[in-house]
Amino acid sequence: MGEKSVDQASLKMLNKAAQEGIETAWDRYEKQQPQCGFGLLGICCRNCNMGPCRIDPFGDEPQEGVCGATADTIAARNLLRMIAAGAAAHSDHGRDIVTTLYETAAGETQGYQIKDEGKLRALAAEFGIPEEGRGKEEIARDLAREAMEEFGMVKGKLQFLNRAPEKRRQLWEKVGITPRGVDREIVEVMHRTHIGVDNDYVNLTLHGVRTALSDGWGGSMFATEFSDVLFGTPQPIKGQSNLGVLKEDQVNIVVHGHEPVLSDMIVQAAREDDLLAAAQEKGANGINVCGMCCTGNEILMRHGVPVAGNFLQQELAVVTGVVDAMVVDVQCIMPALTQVARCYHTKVISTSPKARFPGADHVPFSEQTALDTARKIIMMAIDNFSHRKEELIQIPDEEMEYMAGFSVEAIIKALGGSLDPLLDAIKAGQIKGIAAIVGCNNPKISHDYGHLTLTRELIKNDVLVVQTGCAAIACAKAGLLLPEAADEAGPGLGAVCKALGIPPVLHMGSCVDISRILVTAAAIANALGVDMSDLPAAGAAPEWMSEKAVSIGSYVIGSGIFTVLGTVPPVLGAKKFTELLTQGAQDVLGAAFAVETDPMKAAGLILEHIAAKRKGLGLES
Ligand code: NFS
Repeated sequence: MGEKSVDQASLKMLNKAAQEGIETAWDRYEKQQPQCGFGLLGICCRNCNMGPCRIDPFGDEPQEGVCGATADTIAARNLLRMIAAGAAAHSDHGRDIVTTLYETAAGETQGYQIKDEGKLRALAAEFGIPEEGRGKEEIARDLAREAMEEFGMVKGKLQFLNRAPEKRRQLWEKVGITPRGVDREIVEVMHRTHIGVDNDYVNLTLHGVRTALSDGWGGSMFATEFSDVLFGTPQPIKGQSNLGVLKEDQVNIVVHGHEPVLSDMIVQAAREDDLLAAAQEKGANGINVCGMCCTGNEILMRHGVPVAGNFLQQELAVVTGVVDAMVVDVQCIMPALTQVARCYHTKVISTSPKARFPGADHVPFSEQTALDTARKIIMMAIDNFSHRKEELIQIPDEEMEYMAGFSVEAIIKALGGSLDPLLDAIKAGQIKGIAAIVGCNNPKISHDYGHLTLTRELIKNDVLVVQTGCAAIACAKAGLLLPEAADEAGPGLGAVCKALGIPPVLHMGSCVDISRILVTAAAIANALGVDMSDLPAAGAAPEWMSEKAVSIGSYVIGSGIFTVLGTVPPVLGAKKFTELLTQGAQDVLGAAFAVETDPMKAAGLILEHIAAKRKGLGLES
């Protein structure tokens, strides 16, 4: 596998962890070897108690489960359940944001405001809610109510789908995969994958795509848009990244997880004078709030807050010995964190009723008392500052500046008010195309290697890269999110970036913010009068691991965009189903998956795809 990470700060902390006898995800991954072959191939089924059943991958018996389900049925059902879980995670996050807006409009929350009234009014207009002569609270209440309905859905079709090009919407109708309501599609996955319901892998797959579309154009898009209304629409902003952002002389609070409702309040409260004074009283020179994973992305996009690292660095942050509190909400938080924290002085503080961690301190968070809870959590961190174990402190000095905050609005502003300069550059071949590189880390691939290798290769070939999630944090740490990284880009892309003062890799936010990428792609397709599947564009998830990533990949395909996966999905034991995902989908959706574990080869696939699409549009390659 090579080195465990290509990130020097992480390697140093892995070394320290090994010396101190601390197990990390990499060690636990080793202990899992060899991983279960049936699981890897997707051909074991636990959906009823006649099983568990498994299919022989070499063509011997058994070839069917007790109920008669084939490998294709089993693998498809399993993948659908992954999509449902991923879509549920994004969409439940979206629902929480919508609810927070509703309660804020009703004056029932503490610390929140409607920060972007312009966006609120634009969304109201989009949803047909009267806004003239009405106050922002009144509009927000109606809008949030309307949004809540889109989850259970009484209307029959998601509103945001109208942002997609007409051709794409027609295709969804024709194929019968127009999502009807966020919760409905997820529930239907669970129904269809129950024993003895949908046993046709093609029919299952179509519903899987519909469910994923209800995430991308539904739950995730609500999370993004309503977060912008509440916390502000991101604009280009600079900050620092990697474990070097932790400060020995300050109270370090790492906020880890996903929803900005908590982290934004902690950022706000940490600036209050009395809390700063309390920290000073304990001998600290300040309060250093840092992000991790996607909650980190939410607050760096809006406040330029430092980001300590991505998914595989969560344990390593604790290993520095200076994290006084690791505050978590939901998603991508390893249960092992409390184990690691026990060896240092770090307090792991859980906050969500949905996510409890044995060994953590639980401080229940509610929107009604958000600011007070944030203050309480900060005080716990301050009190813990004096409990550090001096002999265990070591902070790697790696720290890198980033520029983030590229919302759709910010991109248009950077382009001078319209997408035209970008379209012109694409038409002229200065920019060959656009690639979205997103997703997690996974110990199956050297940490950050997939993200960095693919990104570097694409920008070198004049492909503009847009990013979210842990991929974006990887590039932040490598300096690829700075305008100076234009020097690493090909001559065409490099020149465009230099003229505009933007990096060749645009950080568009957290994973729910992939909805921003959909909106951008749809706007470009609309401007060119084509479908999204005609664009010289591609998606990639070089180091994905989460079920959310499966939902994302599926809605990107469903939106007509070719996607390369860098870790192998659990489907290969099902031949026909695999063929459907990697070939057949092309005929139905205009896009399919490719699986390529070597990021250099993945870059080759993307460049080839972009060249073909350029040709299709009559553009020079
Ligand atoms: Ni995305 Fe965020 Fe990271 Fe993967 Fe997890 S943090 S929402 S799922 S690991 S990119």
